[in-house]
Amino acid sequence: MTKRNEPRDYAAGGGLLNRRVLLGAGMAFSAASATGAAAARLEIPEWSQYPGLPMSEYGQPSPHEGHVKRRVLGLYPEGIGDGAGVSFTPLEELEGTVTPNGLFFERHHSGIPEIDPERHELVVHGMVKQPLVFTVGELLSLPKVSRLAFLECAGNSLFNSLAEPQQRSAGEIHGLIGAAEWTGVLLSDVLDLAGVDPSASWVLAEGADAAKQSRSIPLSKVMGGDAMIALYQNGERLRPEQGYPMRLVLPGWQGSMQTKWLRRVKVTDGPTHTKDETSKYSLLQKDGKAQQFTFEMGVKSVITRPSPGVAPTRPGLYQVSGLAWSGAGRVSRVEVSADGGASWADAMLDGPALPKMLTRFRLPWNWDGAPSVLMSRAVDETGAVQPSRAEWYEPWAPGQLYHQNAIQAWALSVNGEVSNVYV
Ligand SMILES: Nc1nc2c(c(=O)[nH]1)N[C@H]1C(S)=C(S)[C@@H](COP(=O)(O)O)O[C@H]1N2
Ligand SMILES: [Mo]
Repeated sequence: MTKRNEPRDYAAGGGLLNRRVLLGAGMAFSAASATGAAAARLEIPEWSQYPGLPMSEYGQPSPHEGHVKRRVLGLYPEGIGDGAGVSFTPLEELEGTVTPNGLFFERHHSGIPEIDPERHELVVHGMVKQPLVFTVGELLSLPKVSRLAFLECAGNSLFNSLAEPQQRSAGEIHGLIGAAEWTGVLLSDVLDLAGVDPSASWVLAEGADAAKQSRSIPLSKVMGGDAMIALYQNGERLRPEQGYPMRLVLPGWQGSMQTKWLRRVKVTDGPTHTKDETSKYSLLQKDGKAQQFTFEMGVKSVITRPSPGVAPTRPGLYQVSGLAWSGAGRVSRVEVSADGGASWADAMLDGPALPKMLTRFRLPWNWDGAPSVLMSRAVDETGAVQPSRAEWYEPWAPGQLYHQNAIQAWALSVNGEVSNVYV
C-alpha cells in the first residue's frame, strides 16, 4: 500500500523537499480533500439553473474577493501633507509576477493631480539643440516599446529597519513593490529628437503634482535602452495614481526616480540637487558620510506563502512560494530554509527569470507541525547575495531605513500562526 504524506526526498531540514517532488509522487497536498461521495457533488447548484449576469463595460473582481485590497497608510495627521502617503500591494493575496493595476502600490508626495490630458504637455529642454514640447497625442504617436519590470520604493520594507519586528502582513511590510508590462516611448528616442549636447551628463525629471517631485538621472541610464516614458501599464493607459498620462520607468532603479505625471525633462551637465535628493532619499552611513545617490535596488526575496495571515492549518505537505527580484538583472537562484537558516534548499523558479522583473519561486515543504522559521535568500546574475540582517545593517547609521533588502524570516508556531521575527 502507498503511504501517503510520507515523502522521503528531503532537500534540507525542517521538512523542505526536493524541488522535483510533485503531486505525481503519490503524496496528497494538505489542501486536497478526498471524499467518497463525489457523485453527489454533481447536483445542479442554483447559479447553474438560470441565465447569469449581463456583460459589463469594465470588469471588476469577484465580489467574493473584496478583501483583496491595497492597505492605505497616510503618513501625516489629517490636514498636514494632504495626499501624502503610501498604499501597499497585498503581496500575500496575489500569485504569479504581474501586479493587477488596481492593486499596484502607490506612493504620492502630494496626492494624485487631476490632469486634463488635452492640456498636459511634456517639455524637453536644457542642453539640447532644439527644445521640444510634446502633447500627449504627439507622444502616443511615436514608436513604442513594451517591457516587463518591477518598480520598488526605496522605502519598501522599512518596517524591518526598526529595532523591533513589526507584526504586519507580507504586503504591509514588503508591498511597496509592483511589477507590470510597461509600454511607452524610449526616453532616448525623445532626447535624440531634441539633440543632446555632447557635454551633457544628467537630466532632471519633474512631475506635475503639487510636490513637483524632481530627480536627477545620469544620462547613461537615460540613453541605456531601458528608460521609458510609459503611457500604458498592463495593456491599458496608466491609472491616475500611477502617473496618468505619462511617467518615467527606469527598470531596476528606486521608485522615487520614476517620475509620475511627467511634465519636463531638462538636460544638464550634473545633478540638480533637488529637495528630493538632499533632504530625502540620501542614506546616512555609520561613518557619518551619506550616500546621496543610490539608484539600483538590491537583490531581495520574500516568502508570501506562508506569511502572517496566510498560515497552514495542519501539518502536511505545502508549497512554499514567494517573489524574488534584483535591480541589477536576473534572479539566478533562490534558496529556502525552514530551520532558521541552518540548512537551505534550492527553490524552483517559474521561468524564464527576466531581468529587473519579479521572479516567482516555489518549493514543496512537509510541515511536521513543529515550530519552524522559514526564510528565503536570493542571488542575482551578478553573484550578489541577499544579505542577512546583520550584513544589511553593517554600513548604516542608526535610523537609516531605505534600501532594506535583508532576508525576511517568518516564524511558525505549533498552531500554524506566522509572525515576523529577526534572525
Ligand atoms: N511626480 C511624482 N512622481 C513620483 C512620486 C510623487 O510623489 N510624485 N513618488 C515617487 C515614489 S517615492 C515612488 S516609490 C513611485 C511610486 O510609484 P507608484 O505610485 O506608481 O507605485 O513614484 C515616484 N514618482
Ligand atoms: Mo518611493
